[in-house]
Amino acid sequence: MEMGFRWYGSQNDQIHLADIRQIPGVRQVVGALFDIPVGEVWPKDQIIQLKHQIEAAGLKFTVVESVNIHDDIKIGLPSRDRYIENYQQTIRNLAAAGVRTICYNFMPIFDWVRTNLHFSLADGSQALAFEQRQVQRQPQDIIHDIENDANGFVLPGWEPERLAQVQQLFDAYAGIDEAQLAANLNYFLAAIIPVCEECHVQMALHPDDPPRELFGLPRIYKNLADMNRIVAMNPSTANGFTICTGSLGENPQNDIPAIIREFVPQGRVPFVHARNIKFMNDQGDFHESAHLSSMGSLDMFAIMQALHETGFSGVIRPDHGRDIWHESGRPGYGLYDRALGITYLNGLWEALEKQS
Ligand SMILES: [Mn+2]
Repeated sequence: MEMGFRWYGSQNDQIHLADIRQIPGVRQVVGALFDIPVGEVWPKDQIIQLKHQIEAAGLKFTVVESVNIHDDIKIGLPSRDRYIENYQQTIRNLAAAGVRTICYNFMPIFDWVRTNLHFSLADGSQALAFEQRQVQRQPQDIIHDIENDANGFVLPGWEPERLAQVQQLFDAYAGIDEAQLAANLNYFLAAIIPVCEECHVQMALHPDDPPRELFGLPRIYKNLADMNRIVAMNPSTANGFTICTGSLGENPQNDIPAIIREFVPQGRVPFVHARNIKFMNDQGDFHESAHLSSMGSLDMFAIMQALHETGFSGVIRPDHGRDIWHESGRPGYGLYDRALGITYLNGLWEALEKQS
């Protein structure tokens, strides 16, 4: 297991690599090129520049999050083939720079949805939250709120230029049901997995967040059964998963240690997002919480134990953190609470190592 930390780059992150280097036990920076439009090839020289920057800070760069999928691929338009070719080239360029794992998701239009980015917790901290009644509103209202509440940062998956066309996007997805979206993922995997095998790169699909249908848009990675269907599409181990404990945990039916015990031994989990959430009622409304098991609804010890038992050797990172100690950066991506999460996860891991 190697501990990582997501970083948005020197132009887009208020956190410096030198700060990340000081978090005990961090080895990896999970990075990306954030200024390349979705669908375009990531240039090799820019990837190598990022790698050198991260390595100069004493950290490693082997996981990219995310190389996003152009909507034409998810919708299945004829123009998808051009974007898939670009994606293949991006895989080759990343591999040439030593990247081994590519996180991506296959969610229509929205990468993730929250209805409040500054939900106040009893201890005075703030966290991201999701309340179902809020998504009865128009998607435009949600987009507006998220853009206004982001402290001036562009949030991944919520790029204003793309979402300015949200009505056109909804029109384009009309008629795309779960089966069609799955067929489009299958088509994409058939084209890119051979390239991944050739370059020794593993894809790591991120679960749908939250793992339920929203705004009538289909969802295809919500639970263990979905994961089995995705494996059946393409049994290569290059067809892997990101296990995001928070996203999967947002459905109380999902048994995350069981999911870990199923897919880590298959060699299909190069990347884990560790995050706790707290349910606020029995309708599935939740807010994100500190990582500590007792602060949320997930048993983080049981999750780390399953990873330990199955010999997880990939990269794990704290997913989101709360805003604490007057920090107000990119919502969910402050330094302090994610660093606390790392220290806690490392503590659990050390205890598991010494007990075994
Ligand atoms: Mn995640």
